[in-house]
Formats: sequence, structure tokens, C-alpha cells
Amino acid sequence: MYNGQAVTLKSIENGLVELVLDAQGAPVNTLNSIAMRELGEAVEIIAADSSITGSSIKGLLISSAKPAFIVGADITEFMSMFALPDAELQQRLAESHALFSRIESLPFPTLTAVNGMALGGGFELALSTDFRVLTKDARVGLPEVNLGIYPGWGGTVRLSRMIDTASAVQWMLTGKPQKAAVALELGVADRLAEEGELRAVALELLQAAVNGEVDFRANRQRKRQPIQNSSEVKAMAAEMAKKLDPNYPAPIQILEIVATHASLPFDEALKVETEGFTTLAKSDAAKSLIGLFLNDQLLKKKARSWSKQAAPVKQSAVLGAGIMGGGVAYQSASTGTPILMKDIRDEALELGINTASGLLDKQIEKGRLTEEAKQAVLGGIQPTLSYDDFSNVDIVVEAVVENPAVKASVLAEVEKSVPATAVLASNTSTISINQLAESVSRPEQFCGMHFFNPVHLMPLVEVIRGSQTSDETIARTVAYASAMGKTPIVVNDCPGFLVNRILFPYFNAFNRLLLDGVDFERIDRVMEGFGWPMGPAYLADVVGIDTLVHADHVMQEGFPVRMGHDGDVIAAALLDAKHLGQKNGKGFYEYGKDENGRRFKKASEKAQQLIEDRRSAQLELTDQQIIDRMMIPMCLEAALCLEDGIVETPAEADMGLILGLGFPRFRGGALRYIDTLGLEEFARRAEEHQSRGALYQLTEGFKARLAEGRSYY
Ligand code: T1G
Repeated sequence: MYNGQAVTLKSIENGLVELVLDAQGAPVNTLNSIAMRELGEAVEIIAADSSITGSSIKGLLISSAKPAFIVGADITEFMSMFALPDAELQQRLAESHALFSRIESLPFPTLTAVNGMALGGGFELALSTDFRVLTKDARVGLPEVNLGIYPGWGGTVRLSRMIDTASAVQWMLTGKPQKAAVALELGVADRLAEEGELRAVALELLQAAVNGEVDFRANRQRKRQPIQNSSEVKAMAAEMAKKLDPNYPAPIQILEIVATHASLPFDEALKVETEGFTTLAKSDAAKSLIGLFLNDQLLKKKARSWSKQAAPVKQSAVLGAGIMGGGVAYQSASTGTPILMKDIRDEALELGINTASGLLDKQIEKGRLTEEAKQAVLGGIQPTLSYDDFSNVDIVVEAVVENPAVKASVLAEVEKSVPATAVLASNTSTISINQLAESVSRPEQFCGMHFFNPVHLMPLVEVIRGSQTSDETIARTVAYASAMGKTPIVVNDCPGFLVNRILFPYFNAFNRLLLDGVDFERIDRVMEGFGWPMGPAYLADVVGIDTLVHADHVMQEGFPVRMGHDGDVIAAALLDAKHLGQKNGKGFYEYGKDENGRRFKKASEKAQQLIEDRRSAQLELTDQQIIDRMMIPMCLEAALCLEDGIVETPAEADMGLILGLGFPRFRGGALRYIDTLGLEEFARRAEEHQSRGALYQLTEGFKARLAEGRSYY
């Protein structure tokens, strides 16, 4: 009947026809323009045939020939539509609505068989049929909110009329794939089937509907009726909207349009959905969030490419059982790579094992792990005080104290005990990889492997290439990081590597603002309003003032012009006053518990006084000027890291900041932020603050881009 590149229509048993999604040459089925066109053509054939009296077609089954049903619209292609004028974008959406409504008005029962995943537009297609049968391990959902948009092909209307509206709103607000059992319980799935029985169960239900044993028209009516308790929906939506972050417009819009179209007839409700969609599609947040999805795909591709070249890592080892070493041991063992955990003191080893055990207990409490699995993971960590068992180790992560001499001696020592092919990787956060490479006899097999604290939560691992590091070493280290469930980014050696190098101009700018008389509580409020999880003063307390001062010296030596000599005047003064930050309860803020045991954080008068004693100006700045003063040095350093070849792509630079620092996702990263402002506007703002030091100097590469109008994405 119809054979396309992505869609096949064939006649099966008893007057049933089947639409099979199977995008040729693609890893997954997406509803790209080819698939949508072919779906339309195939549905037209069905509709034309069924309009003829005595048509043989009695029912329609939609299925997939791939391991997953459909993962959604093709994001890259769909995003390109966002540049269209509103009216044209709305017209495109209306065409998709028309296709789904065409399916919904066929004169016989229709059913979708879902295997694997039905997400976004794929799930919206499934919602347009009368019935849905899912495999028990299938997942369905509407993840569009993660992209800064919302379902644009009728999902906000159909789902909120097929299940209770509160659940429908939760599905759309969280964007999470939902279990098949939940879909069945809520009524958006009609049957569940074992993996190998999906087709049989689907055809049985479809045949029952064809035979009139199940009323398919009732399902259609349910979708087309306005929501009964629409006034309660409006009240619920208004209440929920108050708790949402205004920096992310999509969840707010979802609540608004569901509340608006709840009481409307079906076709008018679709129009409300379409009108609201175009506003969101053009938002900066949508551009940034879709950009992050595409960045993530790039990082996955690069990690897969490295991993393909890598020799396997069957046995690893970590030197140092402290917070980082214990975290590496836990992460390695809990993702299936057995690891030796070496230290020089029994107590340290005990602490490392207890840390891992505590993390596993938390997994058990959450019902994600059994006691037996916990023991298996702990069995994958072999504590040791010697190198005796290092003869079959494939990679060693050095995570001893942040002291160059100690690291150098430990690396030289362990190298004698491991196979000649083993990789040595240092978890150092501030010491030059090239410098440490001088302590080993096989520098080509040495690199950096910088985890972020806490290791089990922070996704990023910087894999740092020294000047002599071989590709094999990088490949093996990337493969091991990926096997640990981490996101590796390969960077070249320089002070601070990628993330800390970009972070320090931000801290230096903060220091400059304090000396210019701006209050640190206000700076924190402004930067948290910008979207950072913590303002710079709070972040400094969490990182640790001593750590900050130490790292700042490394950055000052590395980049004397930009990273200034007054970069840490305030932090050094806090350190002198024994204000170490959260670790000893006082830094910029004081931390403790009040008489009711409630934690408090309040500005430290001592900190305020020592800042006042060092203040050299009293500038009156607007909030936007504070944001510019903080963000411009960070963005320029990211630009410089790209120009200096520390990182290969804007995507990797931005993902490093998102994953390593918690850079606000809706802003997409430092280089995305420059693009959002526009290079000219960014340059104008940098010019405004030139007098506050070299941190605001435009880089040569930036100037070239500015002259050519070449954005970062
Ligand atoms: N568009 C294009 N390619 C996609 C894609 C998509 N939506 N989803 C996955 N891919 C590709 C991906 O690039 C990779 O390709 C391969 O599939 C495997 O992906 C109108 C507007 C589905 C959970 O947001 O969340 O529908 O690199 O490596 O880890 O209302 O991909 O192998 O060449 O990530 O197993 C809504 C996005 C779209 C789902 C699978 N849908 N995708 O994860 O594999 S908007 C989504 C994912 C929409 C409508 C709206 C994940 C996954 P390659 P992968 P995975």
C-alpha cells in the first residue's frame, strides 16, 4: 500500500492495516519532516480507501520496527522552524494538528503499539489514536519542557483530557518519561504486554474494538470534551505558577494554557496551544536549553569516539582514600569497575570504605539498591596499604593531598608497580599536568582526570592532556570516565584547566566589586537572581576560603595580567582572620543552628568590617552593572580558552560550566550568553567597565568575531 523512507503502510489480517515507523539509516524514529510527510500520505491513502462504501479497512495499527517507538520531533529540524515568522510557524503546527485529527476521525478503531519510548511528538501521535498498548518496560512522556518549550502537537490538550489534569500537568512540568504501569493506572495506556507479546496484545484489543466489543468512539469523545472542573484547574494552575522560577517560562506557560483551554471545545483548545507555543519557541531560554541538548549530544558523540579507540579498563586503582579518593572508589565500584583504594593509614582506608558504605545505604533507603547489591559494590573496592596488587591495574587515579611534591613522589612510586601499559591520571585541580609529568618515566601515559566534589553527584570529569600525553591515554581515561557514568570533556593543560580557569576571573571581579564598595549580600542576591545556584560570597564559603586563596595564587602566576595581584585581597584577609568558610562555620557568612536547631546563614560582621577597612572606592552600581561586572570577565575567559585551544568547541566550554559550576542552564553557558546579548552589546558593556582592570579587555579572537559578526553558535 505505501513504502516510504520512514513509514510503511501495509495490509495485515482481517481488514486491519498497519503503519510501521522505521526511519531508514537512523538510530531512532523521530517525527522529522520526511516522517510527517509520509505519515500524512499514508493516512490519506487510508482515509480515501475508507471513504469508499464497502471499504475493506476495518482498523489501524501504528507500530515501530525500531527498539523505541518514536523519540519525538527531530529537535535540530524542529528548532530551525522557530526562526519562521509566528504565522508561518503556527501554520506548520496546525498542519501537524490536522494530521493527528485526521487519524482521530477515521471511521474505524485505531491503536498504537508502544515499545521502548514514545516521547514528545511521538507520544502525541500515540495520543491521537483510540487505544494504546505498551510493553511493560516502555516509557512515555512529554519532555518538551526540558527544551524550554511545551508539547506543540496537541499534547497539552489531549493528555489533560485523558487523565486527571493534575497528573497531566505534572507530566508536562517535569518532562520525565513515565513508567508503563503509571500510564495504565492513569488511563492513558489501555493494555500492557510483555516484550515479545506486544503485537499480539495490540491486535487482540484492536480486533475487539473492530468487533464492537470495546467502544472506540467513547475514547474519542473523552478527548474532545472540555475539562469538567475547569475552574479548579485554573485555581490549581495559578497556585502552582507562584512557586515557579520566572527564568524558565515554559512551565509557567504550560500552566497558563492548560488553565485557558480547559473549558474550551477541542479545536479552540488546540488554537490556544499553538498561539502560546510560538512565544516560547522564540524565547532565549528555549534557544539555550535546546542548545544544551545538542551540546550534550556532541559530548556523547565525542566520548563514544574516544571510547572506541580505548583499551579496556578492567581494574583501576585510586591513591588516597580521602573525600575525592573515596568518591572515585565508590563511583568506580558502583558502575562495575573494580578498584584498589590505597592509602598510607588504616584509618583513612576505613573512612573511605565508610563513605562508600554510607552512600550505598542512602541508595538502599531510596529503594534503589538491595543489601546484596551494596555488598557487591563494596566487594569491588579493595582497600590496601601497599602496591602489591597493582600488577594488573589498567588505570590509577592519583587523589592524594594537593601538594606538588607529594603528588610527584607518589606518581613516581606507583609507576614502578603497575604494568607498562597502565595509565596514570592525577585528580589535581590546580597543579600543572606538564609539571607533574616530569615525575614519571612514561609521560605519554600520564594525564589529568579532574573530578568535581562530590564525585558521586557532579557529572563532569575534565580529562587534561599534557604536552606529551598520547591519544591512547586520553581515550582510555575518557572511556573509564564514561564507564563511571560521568561526562568527560578533554581539555589541554593550563592553570585551572577549563572550569576553574573560567571561574577565577569571576571571583576576581567579585573581589573588585567589594573593593569598590558593593555589599556582598547584595552581589549574592543579584547573581542568584541572574540564575546562579549560589552568589559568589556563598560559593566562596562552600569552596573554602583557604582553597580559594591557594587556587588564586596558581591563577595569578598563570595569568598575571588578567588575574591581577589584588584578585584575592578580601579572601586573603578572611583567611588571616581564620574565616575558612562553611568548613569552620565562618567566612563571608556565619553558619550555625539557632535555639530551635534550625540552620542559619547570616552576614559576618567581621567580614563586613575587614572589607570596609580595605575598600578603595564607593561606587553606586545598578543590578545590571553588577551582573555585567561579574559575567563579562567569565565570558571573556571562556572565549580565551577557546582561542588558546584549551577546549575544542563552544559546546564543550559551555557544558563544562553547566556541569562543573552549575552555570544557569536557561542561559546556556558563557559563550551562549555572549550570543544571547549579541557580540556588539557585549563589547559595549565591556567597554563600560574598562577602567576596572584587564578583566574587561576584549580578546583578539572576540574582536575578530565581532568584526565578522561570527557568533559562537
Ligand atoms: N531529535 C533528533 N535526534 C534525536 C532525538 C530527537 N528528538 N532524540 C534522540 N536523538 C538521537 C541522538 O542525537 C542520538 O543520535 C540518538 O538519537 C540516540 O540518542 C512537537 C516539539 C530519546 C532519551 O526531547 O531525551 O517532540 O548521536 O544518544 O541516551 O511536541 O535522546 O546516535 O546520531 O541521547 O538512549 C521531544 C530527546 C522533542 C527527546 C535517548 N523529544 N532525546 O537517550 O540515546 S520536541 C525529546 C532524548 C517535540 C513536539 C515537540 C534521548 C533519548 P546519534 P542518545 P539515549
